[in-house]
Amino acid sequence: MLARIDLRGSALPGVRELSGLLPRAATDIDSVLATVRPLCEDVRIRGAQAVREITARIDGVDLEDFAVPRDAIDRALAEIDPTVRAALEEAITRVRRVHADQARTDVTTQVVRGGSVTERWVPVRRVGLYVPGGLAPLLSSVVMNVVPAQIAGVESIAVASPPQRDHGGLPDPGVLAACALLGVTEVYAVGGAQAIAVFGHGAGSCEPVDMVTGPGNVYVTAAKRLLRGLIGIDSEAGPTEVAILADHTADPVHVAADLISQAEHDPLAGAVLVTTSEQLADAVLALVPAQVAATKHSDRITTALEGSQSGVVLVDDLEAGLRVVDAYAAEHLEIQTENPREVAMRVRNAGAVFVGAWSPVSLGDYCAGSNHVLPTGGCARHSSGLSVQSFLRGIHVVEYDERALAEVAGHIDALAGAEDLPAHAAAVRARRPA
Ligand code: HSO
Ligand code: ZN
Repeated sequence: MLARIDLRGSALPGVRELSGLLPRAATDIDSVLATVRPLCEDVRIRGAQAVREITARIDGVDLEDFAVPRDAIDRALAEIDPTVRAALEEAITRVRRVHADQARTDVTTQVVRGGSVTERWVPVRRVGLYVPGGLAPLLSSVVMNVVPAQIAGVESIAVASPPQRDHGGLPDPGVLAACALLGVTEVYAVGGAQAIAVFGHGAGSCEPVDMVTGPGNVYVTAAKRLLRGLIGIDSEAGPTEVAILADHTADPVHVAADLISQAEHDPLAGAVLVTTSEQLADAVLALVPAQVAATKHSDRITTALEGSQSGVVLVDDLEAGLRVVDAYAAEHLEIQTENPREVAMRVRNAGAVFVGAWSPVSLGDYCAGSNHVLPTGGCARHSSGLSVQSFLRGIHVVEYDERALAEVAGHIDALAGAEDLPAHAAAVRARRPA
């Protein structure tokens, strides 16, 4: 079912051509902009009434108020399965441990005597986090978004997640319980593009936010694209993907299971094996159908694995394998080779790297301590996953005294002259007696 792409036997092409040969989903955000734009405008202009009508139409629930009452959040925590609660608590502890090390301190650089630049790290004031409810209620995503925001010092965090008809119009109870555990009490039962519009423009009791983070479908992503600028966004996340770089030492059962695990997210999810071993490729291809058939969401997994975004790529050696995975720039990259740590350290482009047989991507999705909000669609070539830094702005605070300014005035004069901006030079000269 997985396509087979054989790159063996001749020199690999350059990066651009190589990435064109690799399987990857093409997501078309532009095509839904025409639907999403009027919806966002409607929320901007008519506020809560528009949200009520859109939610009734799309989610099939009529909510007088989309703010989730505090007691519903507390009840969700009281009623959550204790094993899920314990798992969430462990995930929170580990994610906090890793992200605490990302906290930034202000740094002052004494540029010259009397002249300094301080970089102040200031948190975004208010953040809206979107948690999808569609194919899977991602309670773990609440942890991955809220923890770094809290460590950064964000003072106001709101969560939005689609209302569920079978939960009386409330968001998924697991999502509510995760919010409660993290101390987030401002939650809205609103989904899709309309949730992003509520965050961007404000509606009902929800004040506008400064930044929106969190995963979502194409409609959510289109709304993020439309509102970007008015608000900050984490990224335009596409369907999830995993690449596995493996040699003959990898266990085909593990490799097949890990490809299947990410394919479980979405019919558009990408699963790519890059291997030097034809034997491993054959074994994985032989195992996948039975392993897929045995799992609950075999329909969407089959679609994902049969899609043009998934496949098995054969390469001559690990050098070639590294070039291929760098060109692909996977959201998640597993290294299942001899000396996997050494290989992992040579990877240049990946959202997160999972080293060796005991670090499957599902570990990172939940409990490694790493963040699972990662760049997709090749964006790992230029971007990182969500972190404390995502919620901070570095503000340069410049302070020179009279003498330090006088010492550099001639250079400012020369540069302003070269740019034909004489008023720039004059602003410095105005401070100095002729
Ligand atoms: N693999 C997803 C995150 C996730 N998996 C949430 C399970 N729940 C994107 O990194
Ligand atoms: Zn996952």
